[in-house]
Amino acid sequence: MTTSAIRRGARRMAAVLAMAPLVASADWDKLNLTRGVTPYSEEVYQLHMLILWVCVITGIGVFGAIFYSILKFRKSKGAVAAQWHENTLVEFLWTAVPAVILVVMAIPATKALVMMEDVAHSDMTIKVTGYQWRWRYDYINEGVFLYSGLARTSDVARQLNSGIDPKTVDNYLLEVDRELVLPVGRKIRFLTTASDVIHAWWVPALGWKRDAIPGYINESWALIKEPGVYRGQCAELCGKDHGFMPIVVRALPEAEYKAWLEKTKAEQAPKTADSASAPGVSVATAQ
Ligand SMILES: [Cu+2]
Repeated sequence: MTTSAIRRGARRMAAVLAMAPLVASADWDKLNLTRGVTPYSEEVYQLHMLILWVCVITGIGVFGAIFYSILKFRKSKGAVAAQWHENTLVEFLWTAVPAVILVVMAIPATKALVMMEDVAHSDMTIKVTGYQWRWRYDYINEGVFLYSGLARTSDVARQLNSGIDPKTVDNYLLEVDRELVLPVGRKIRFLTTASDVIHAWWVPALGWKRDAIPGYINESWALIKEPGVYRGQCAELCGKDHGFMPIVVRALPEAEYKAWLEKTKAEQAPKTADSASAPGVSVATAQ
C-alpha cells in the first residue's frame, strides 16, 4: 500500500468516526446495560460503567503501544530489533500495574456483591417457582399465589401455520396471562426455586437473574423505585417451551398494591366450608 492510499484510508476512517457520535447517541441506551429501576440495578450499572472505562483505557494503552511499535519500527524503515531479554524493571511493572488495577476494581465489585446478597430487613417475600412452562408466585404470609404463563395472544400466534404475523402481536412472547403485582418503595425478598427442571428468573430492570433449581432456594431482592411494567424471561434452557415462559412485573404505588392484594385475597378465599380445610386448593385447580 502506498503512502497516499494509507492517507486516503485514514481520511475515510476519520469521516466515518466523525459520524459515530450521532449513531451512538440514538442507540446507546439500547446497546448498553440497562440502568433498571432499583438501587440494586443502579449499582450494577455504575459498576459496569466503571469497569468498562477501565477496560477501554487499558485497551487504548495496550493497542496504542502495539500499533505505534508496528508502525514506528517497521522493517521498511530499516528498524532492527534490539537483542535483550530479562529486564527486572519491565517485569516488575507489567506484573505490579495489572495487579494494582485488579485490586482497585475488586473494591467496588466486592461492595456491590455484599449489597446484592443483603436480603436482611426486607418488607415482604415472594416465592418464585419455575414450572415447565410457567411461573408460580407465592405472596408469603399473605395466603395469595398465582400462576403466570404465556398470554393467549402470543400463544396462538406462535403456533405453526397460525396465519398470524407475530409483528402484529403486542409484546409478542413477552406478555403473560397474570402479572406479578408488586409495590414500589418496599424491599422485596425473592426466594427462587423450581419444581421440575432448572429455570432462571430474569427481569433486567431489577438488575439480576436467579437460577430456579429444584430442591434449592436462591435468594435475591428488589426495591422498585418507579411504578411501571417490567418484562423478562426464563433465562435457563428448560425444555421445548423455554422461549414461551415470559415474566411481567407490574409495580404499583403502595395504595394500589394494597387494593389489588385485598381483591385477590377475597378472590382466593375458600368459598365453601369443605374447601376451608384445604385453603387455596380449589383456586389452584381452577387456574
Ligand atoms: Cu424455564
